[in-house]
Amino acid sequence: MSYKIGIMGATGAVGREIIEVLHDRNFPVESLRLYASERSAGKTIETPFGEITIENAGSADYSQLDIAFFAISGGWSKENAQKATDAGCYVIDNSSAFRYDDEVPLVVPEINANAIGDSKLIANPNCTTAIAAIPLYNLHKEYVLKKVIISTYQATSGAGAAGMSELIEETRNYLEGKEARNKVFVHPIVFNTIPHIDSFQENDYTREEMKVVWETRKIFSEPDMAISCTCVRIPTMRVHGESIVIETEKPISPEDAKKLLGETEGIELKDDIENNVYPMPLTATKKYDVEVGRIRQNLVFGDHGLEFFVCGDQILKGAALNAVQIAEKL
Ligand code: 11C
Repeated sequence: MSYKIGIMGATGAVGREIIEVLHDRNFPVESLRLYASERSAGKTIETPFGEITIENAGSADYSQLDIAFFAISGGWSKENAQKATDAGCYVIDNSSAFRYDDEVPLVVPEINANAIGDSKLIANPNCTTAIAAIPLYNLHKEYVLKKVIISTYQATSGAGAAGMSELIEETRNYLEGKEARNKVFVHPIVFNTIPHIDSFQENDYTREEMKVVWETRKIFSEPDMAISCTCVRIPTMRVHGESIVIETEKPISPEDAKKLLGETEGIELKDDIENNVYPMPLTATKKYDVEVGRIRQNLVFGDHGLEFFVCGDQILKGAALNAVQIAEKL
């Protein structure tokens, strides 16, 4: 059996990557239609499935599609998801529009594919959540997480193609001695780090930080999990790095954790400090697996605590790959 696939937002960073991942994973595609804003409609793009003409997302006929990947914006998803599911089309939504809706499953397939049930609308988590989720969930099953504290090092790709372009253009500007002309990021990103991603909330955390809290709790079915996060944008192209500290109910040793994580699907253990091997954006770029390393006993929580670093390609496991993995489960 093969499927009629639509990608809404096909010219964006995530949309383009979904096309590549569908092809790379031999997803059974009967037909592929690409949609974007009215402005892009009529243009053609080269894809591994051949040259395809972009159609206007606003006038898509969902009765002609089996599965639609939504990668435009939360507002657009809110306006269009029901139209699609009413027409019998599955929607895999990359935005945050439905993630916190009790009726909508929020899925990392390696963890909670069974949450999909018979829902026609499935939410894809925020990239920062998805990248930390696989190591955290496997440690949780074995050692029971009591507390989780995350600090992130997030690439400009998190802000889409425009974020990556701003990094390149602003680097050029900077080296030519010109003034910063940042538009995507609230401060110049070049030679800087910005501890501010998405809007500030009433509790002084940012929405990006709270997404990690809300989404991890929902995916793990642990509504009271003690977890907090600080999210920081850094001047890299792709791959979010995350420094993670956990306290566990059961005693945990770095050796046992390395063995467990090394055997976990979706993880590449990169932990050989004698040879300077650890997760990095440079090595994790364009990889499906999340790199995990620098695993060590945490000095504060002792034998009930661990500290480690992960790097995951924000556009892949953090977005396009996870979305295609959800489609595979359907
Ligand atoms: C960032 N994590 O790095 C964000 C991008 O909720 O899907 C993804 C936002 C989301 O800016």
